[in-house]
Amino acid sequence: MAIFRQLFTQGLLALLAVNSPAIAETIDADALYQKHCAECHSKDRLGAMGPALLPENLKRLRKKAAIKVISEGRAATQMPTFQEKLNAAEIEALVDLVYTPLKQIPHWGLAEMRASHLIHNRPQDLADKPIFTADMWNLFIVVELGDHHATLLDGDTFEPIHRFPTRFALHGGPKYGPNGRFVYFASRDGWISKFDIYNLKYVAEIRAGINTRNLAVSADGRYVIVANYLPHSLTILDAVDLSPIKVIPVVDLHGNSSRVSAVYTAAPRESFFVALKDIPEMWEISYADQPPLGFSSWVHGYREDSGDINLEQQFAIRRVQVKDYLDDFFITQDYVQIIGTARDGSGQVLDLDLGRAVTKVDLPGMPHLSSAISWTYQGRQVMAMPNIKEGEVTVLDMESWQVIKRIKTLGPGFFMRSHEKSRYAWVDVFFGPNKDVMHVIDKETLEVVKTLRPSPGKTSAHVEFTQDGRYALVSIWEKEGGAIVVYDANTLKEVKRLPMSKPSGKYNVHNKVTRSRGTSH
Ligand code: DHE
Repeated sequence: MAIFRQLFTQGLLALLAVNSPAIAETIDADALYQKHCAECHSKDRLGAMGPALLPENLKRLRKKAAIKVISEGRAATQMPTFQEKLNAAEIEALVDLVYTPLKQIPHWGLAEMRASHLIHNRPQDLADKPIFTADMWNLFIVVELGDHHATLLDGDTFEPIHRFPTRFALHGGPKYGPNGRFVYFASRDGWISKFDIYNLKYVAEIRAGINTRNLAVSADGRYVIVANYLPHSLTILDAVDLSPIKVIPVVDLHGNSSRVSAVYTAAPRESFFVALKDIPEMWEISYADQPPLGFSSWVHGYREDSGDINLEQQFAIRRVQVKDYLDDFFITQDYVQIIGTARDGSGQVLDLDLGRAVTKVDLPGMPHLSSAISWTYQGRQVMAMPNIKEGEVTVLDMESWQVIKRIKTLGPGFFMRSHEKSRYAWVDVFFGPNKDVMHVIDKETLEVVKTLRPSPGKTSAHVEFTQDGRYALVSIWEKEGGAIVVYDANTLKEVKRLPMSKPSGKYNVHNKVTRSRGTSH
């Protein structure tokens, strides 16, 4: 009888094993993660090219939505679709894994930063004028993501001056100090590098975070601030040698912490604007020696013994409550208003002087506000931006905040650019079958006047103008066959082509330092 029972049980188990994948093979989520995810998100889930995958950083993403992201990919990111490689059970197992807390998230405070700090060249060992001949104001830094290099390009001759290695996976535009001599880079894994253009040498480096978004340099050139996804913090560095000054934990008044979407310098206000990802607040951090009224240094959970923060008045914070999260935003030229959108929500206008949201803006799809530009159209101020989900450029009246034109494009776009001296605005079609197309829009008629195909079949993206607005530089965003294509910005004819390795962005010293209306800041 016992033998019979045993045989019956074994048979039942065998039958179940055939019909139920859960029993037939237990899914090894760790192995799946290492095979499919680790290359971009790092083997320990702390983030690399892709963001950190930890419950602390996924608070806004429901599990159902996470399943969709793994299955179908995520718009406007490098996240590909996995539905052909993984079955439903495997995707679910991966989702469960990324929502499982790590035993311990590494602490990254002043001590850890100091241990990573590298001084490559001391200021006294560096010449205080350029060691090459070129117009300093018309130089470009070109970031080449393909092999993690940057090229210093002469904007008059379009000849490369120097090519040098960068940290792995830079993200966000490099930022110049006030006179353009120094340029600061941020990598997604937290490394901040200071490069001396005069001497073509790195000055210093430090790891300011584990998973970083971008950096900003104060208009007086004294400070660098770094926005982090992990830890939930902002790091303030001395711009001279990148030594760390202060770590500000990003928490609301109840102790809820947040990733930082991005940080920007608000030069006329002597402050930094900080967009937060997980709490409905926008921060303004004063870097003035004496912060104005309404700023406070109190941060929930402050511990004096942590050594990371202090209660000194310097870098005090002003919190502005927002109606929805700020995933993407555009700052007006006077730094008084911010137009922000949440990834899945509609837009709002914040007035920094009033300290609150003043109106809603109807911006469906996924407008790419950090790539918006502004100009004067028929006597009024307008701004325009590409859309990451729809094939359109949206033009907004900046007084009424009404959409005045939706310009059809051949697909969703990522970057848009112009120049005060150019009649045209350029926008790419970054996504879809027409990714090799670049539209040129007449700012006076709001019509597409020319559609260029710089390298048929290859992604073309990200335009930047020379200092005088006479030439527009377009990237061919490919590792093989990548290039910078220089166009005459009036005739729209190609004048030169320089091979480069996936040139993700190019940054003109004059246009950036003077905060041209035609480019990002
Ligand atoms: Fe970016 C700038 C956010 C994905 C290339 N990107 C920025 C900035 C923000 C931002 C907030 C402005 C910071 C600055 O310049 O100081 N980017 C995001 C995202 O949230 C998003 C959608 C998801 C993510 O992975 O973080 C994202 N970005 C990408 C990419 O996939 C791109 C195309 C390739 C890459 O490098 O990973 C990309 N982002 C860029 C570039 C800039 C940028 C080239 C600088 C643009 C400029 O001209 O100023």
